[in-house]
Order: sequence, then C-alpha cells, then structure tokens
Amino acid sequence: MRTRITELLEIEYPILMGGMAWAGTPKLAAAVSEAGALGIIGSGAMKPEDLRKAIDEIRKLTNRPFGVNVILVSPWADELVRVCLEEKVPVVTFGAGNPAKYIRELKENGIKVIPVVASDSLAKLVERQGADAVIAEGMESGGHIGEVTTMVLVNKVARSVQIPVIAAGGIADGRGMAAAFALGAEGIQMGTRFVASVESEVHPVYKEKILKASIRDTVVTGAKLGHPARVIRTPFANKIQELEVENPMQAEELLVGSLRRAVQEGDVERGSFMAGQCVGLIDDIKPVKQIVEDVMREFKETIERLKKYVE
Ligand code: TUI
Repeated sequence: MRTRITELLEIEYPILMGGMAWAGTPKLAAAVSEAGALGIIGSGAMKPEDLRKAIDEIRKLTNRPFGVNVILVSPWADELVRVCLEEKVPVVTFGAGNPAKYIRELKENGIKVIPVVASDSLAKLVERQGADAVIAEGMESGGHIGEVTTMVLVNKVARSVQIPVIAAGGIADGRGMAAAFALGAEGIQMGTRFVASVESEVHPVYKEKILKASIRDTVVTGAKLGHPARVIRTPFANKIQELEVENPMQAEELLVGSLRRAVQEGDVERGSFMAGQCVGLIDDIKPVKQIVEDVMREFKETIERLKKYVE
C-alpha cells in the first residue's frame, strides 16, 4: 500500500506506533518497524544518555526506519532533540506542546518531523514551520489528550493543511483505519493496540487490564491540574479525580512516577494505566506482526464492504 506517509517514511504500511513514555521501548519499537510499520521510541521518561542507549539498542534489532517521540513537557526536551540530531534518527515526533523552535534544525539535518496536534491552528502553524506531516490525535487517545474527538479533529485538520495527516485516538483495527482514511488521513498511529502485544514489555497486569476494560472503562485524570490524561479506571484514578478538587497538591504528588509504577510494577494501588478508549475494542494479545497484518486485512475488507453504497 502506498500513501504520502509510506513514501515519506519509507515504510510498507502507513501505520505508526504512538510515542509512549516507559511502554515505548526499543524492543517493541523494533518489532513494529520489522513488521513494516514505523516503531517509535518513547523518550518521555528518559534522560539524554538513556535515549542514546535506546537508539543504539533499536539499531541492533532492526535496519528499518524508526522514530523517536519527544514530549515538550520533558525537562530534557532540548537535550533529547540534540541526541536525535547527533544520532541522525530518521523521524522525530513531538507531543504535548508546540515544537516550532526545533523544526528547522531537524529538517536541515535530513530528519523528518511530525508533530502531534490537538487543533487545526497548531497544525497550520507547524506546517508553515516546515513539518513533514502532522498526527491529529483526538481525545479518545490514552495519556495526555486535547479536547476534540478524532472524528472532528482529523476531518478539520485534513481540510486545513496540505501536508499529509496521520490520524490517532481510538484506532485499534482496520475499521478505525478505514474511518480515518475516510476523514482525509493518509496514515494512522496506534498506541494502546501495540501495548497489548506479545513483544510489549509492560507488566502482565497492564496487558490484562487492557483486555478486561470495556469502552467506558477509561477516565481522564489531571484535567483540573492542567494536564489531562486518559487512564484505565481504577480506585487510584478515582481518588486522583477527587483530590484534584479537594487537595490538588496531593493529587500532583501521587501522580509523580505513577505511569512507571503501572508499566514496570503493574501497581494497581498507585499506578496510572494510561490507555485509550479503544481498550474496549481489544480482546487479545497478539504478536506485533499479526496486529499490523490484521489491521491491513480488515482495512481492505472494510473498503470492499463500503463499495456497494456507491455502485
Ligand atoms: O503527548 C501525548 N501523550 C502523552 S504525553 C504524556 S507524559 C505527560 N505528563 C504530564 C503532563 C503532560 C504529559 C502522556 N501522554 N500525546 C500527544 C498529544 N499532544 N496529545 C495532545 C497533544 C497536544 C496538546 C496541546 C499537542 C499540542 C498542544 O498544543 C498546546 C500548545 O502549546 O500550543
């Protein structure tokens, strides 16, 4: 399959792995790249030297293109971008803020730049600054989210920019991919779906929680603290929501390190199990290669099914 995204990124399928702190390990990202999609290392919780090691590691595991995700709320964002430049990583994606100040230098060094946007205004701004594509991520996503649904955001962003659009948020299968393409996307990004894979290194409890959750089993914590994040509903998540109103300082304290506790320890008492609403669409742990193949097969079946409406 060819779209402007497969051409830009030199990959077989127009599918990207979401940039996920702690869960986006070199091993999982390499498996995604080996499957013909774009694996992405999540540098969200890394220091610069950790990222350099992670890049070494993925290069030992695959010769195919890969990406690094940098979140703009990281205290190390400048230095992480510097490592991406020095290591000449093929692709950098950005999240949780406006990456305009980094775009020019990355582009000058032959690195493809793909910001995540939660609005059409930021999409237009980064296009003007030279971004190669944008990821339009709706509020169905896991982790840090904006305020617009994928259905409306992808439609609007695709009408607002000339560069190719990758849809994210709520997509875990070929039906979701077909819907995204109907809205104008030329690629998709999936996070939660790849966390629920054989190669994913999150704690088994994390994978089990994704399998058990239905479409209404995520909640947004941190909204009143100014950094909304979608997580699987647990007693801890409920407690955070209460404390946001009654004792915001304590809520902030409890959130520190909570994603790591979920990913590495499967800590249901004090962990934040970030995940998208698509948890309710996921009912098996599969090898990454099978996830990618199943999405592509169901995408084609969906398009075939829709053809009868225009004959
Ligand atoms: O970045 C994500 N997902 C994340 S980041 C993260 S770690 C974190 N911890 C504490 C606070 C914030 C993040 C966990 N999950 N997804 C990409 C994404 N970016 N979603 C929404 C946005 C976004 C929102 C506003 C991008 C740009 C933006 O623009 C604001 C501006 O400054 O213009």
